[in-house]
Amino acid sequence: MPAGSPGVSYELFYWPGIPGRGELVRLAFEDAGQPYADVARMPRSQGGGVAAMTKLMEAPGAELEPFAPPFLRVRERTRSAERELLVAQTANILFFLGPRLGLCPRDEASRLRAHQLQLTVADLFAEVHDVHHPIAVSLYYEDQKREAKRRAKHLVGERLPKFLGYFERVLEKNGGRHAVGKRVSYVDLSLFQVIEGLHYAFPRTMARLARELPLLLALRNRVAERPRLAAYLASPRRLAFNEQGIFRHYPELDPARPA
Ligand SMILES: N[C@@H](CCC(=O)N[C@@H](CS)C(=O)NCC(=O)O)C(=O)O
Repeated sequence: MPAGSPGVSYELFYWPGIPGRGELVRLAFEDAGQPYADVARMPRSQGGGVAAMTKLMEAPGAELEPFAPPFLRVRERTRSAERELLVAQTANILFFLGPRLGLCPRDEASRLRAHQLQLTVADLFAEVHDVHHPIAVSLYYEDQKREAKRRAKHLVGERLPKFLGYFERVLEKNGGRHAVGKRVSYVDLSLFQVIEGLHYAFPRTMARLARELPLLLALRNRVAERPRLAAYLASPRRLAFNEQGIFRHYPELDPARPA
């Protein structure tokens, strides 16, 4: 990877073992060729591990503590000063990183547009998560399966078509290739992850919706072919979707036909 910006270090804190929301930040770093430390996945002997993450959430020093991962620690040195920033909330992290990584146009209207879309991606993530945890995050899926099945009918029959139809129109109105501006942005990278996650979790639903989503599916393919991302996706840094994460494949929640 290229050397990145001199005098700046980025540390990502996120649960090891799942792509989750942390992946939206990883995709931005990886596409930009910006080095970063993925702290909770590093060995304890190098200051890593989950304990290093939870410690920061409990005692963040002078900074505002994050409510939940992912969060980012940024250390910057200029000739005259040093500063440390702790930035939480996925959309907020990307709002901060976008212009720094060349993954968002710098004008105000584009920044707002990107942020608005990223917050809508966050809404989609929350609904996809809640389908396997409709009653409580603290309960196992196995303890809320009946409610999950009921909720899934609405997710796959109403909400996913509504979210994805919205993003399809966003692309169409912006010329077809990008969600914001004329070049790839962090929103495009996040939409790639949305499509990947939904294909994993709801293959039957996605097969049904495919005809209505030509621009989103083409965007997914273009993002996957971006050279740095293609290398990342083939590397061990890329975590596979699994049943501990947000996009989980439970066939009973992905009906052959919507009710
Ligand atoms: N809105 C936040 C949600 C953060 C979040 O829910 N993080 C999850 C992991 S993906 C978590 O660890 N939650 C713990 C909790 O909510 O208590 C974001 O987009 O970053």
